[in-house]
Amino acid sequence: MWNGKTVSVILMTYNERDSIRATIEGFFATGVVDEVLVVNNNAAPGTAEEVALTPARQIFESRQGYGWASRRGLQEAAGDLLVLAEPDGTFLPADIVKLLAYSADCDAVFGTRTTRELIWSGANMGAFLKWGNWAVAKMVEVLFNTSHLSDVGCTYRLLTRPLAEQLSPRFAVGDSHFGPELMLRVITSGARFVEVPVNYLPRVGHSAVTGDMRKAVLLGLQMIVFILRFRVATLGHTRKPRALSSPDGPGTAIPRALS
Ligand SMILES: Nc1nc2c(ncn2[C@@H]2O[C@H](COP(=O)(O)OP(=O)(O)OP(=O)(O)O)[C@@H](O)[C@H]2O)c(=O)[nH]1
Ligand SMILES: [Mg+2]
Repeated sequence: MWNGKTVSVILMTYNERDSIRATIEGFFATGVVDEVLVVNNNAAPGTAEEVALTPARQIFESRQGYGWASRRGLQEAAGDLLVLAEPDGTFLPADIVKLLAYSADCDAVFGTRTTRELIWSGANMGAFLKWGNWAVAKMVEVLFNTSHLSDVGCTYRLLTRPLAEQLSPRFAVGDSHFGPELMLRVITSGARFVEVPVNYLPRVGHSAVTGDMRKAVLLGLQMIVFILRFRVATLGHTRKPRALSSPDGPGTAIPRALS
């Protein structure tokens, strides 16, 4: 629980048999997580058995892809606050409190993995991936005239349940560029969001996406095309987040979003 709200962690899994159990246990050990929902996306043999050794709830999504798995998780998780993460050892469960800390102010909290001080030795965040993610994020920031962004590919993100329910029917991407789709749908919906730095650790096991330079470049280009098309399609339909206000005048109360 966090501020009287139940917390679900959604872990999509494809190739994380050797790290998923420790990740699940790590999230429960934080003491704030009520549910860990594993979305098994035709995962490597042995993964389901590892999950079965933990208190996590496991569901199976047969449509292959990061987007399909993430979308299914957002639909099925039971909590008031929904946190997406990866079970490959790259994220610290303890960092969940950094996302939760903003959940009273915002409807969405995006993690960013491009803060130099928090990139661990051996993490897959060399200059190309770091500045690539940063550059595409800056493109989003400018094109959508929005708040500070420095990473379009970080899975570690929080959405409130009402926002997840509002956005779910609109999601259209099934594969790896679901990350930017989620980000852009949050921005254009008028939801309040903020980005916070999270630790980024070396992956346990083999990365199917960004570990391969050719795939990473192709994914980056696919993301850029997607963002440009999304910008054109939503011109004139972008809402601005509501401003914070105090019901009793400045300095008299904890600010809250206008309803
Ligand atoms: N590659 C891949 N990942 C999937 C799929 N379905 C779900 N996922 C999950 O998507 C997440 C990202 O996949 P990774 O292989 O970790 O990709 P990565 O190279 O680490 O890329 P980033 O984590 O986005 O930097 C993992 O949690 C996977 O389990 C799928 O069909 N293919
Ligand atoms: Mg990963």
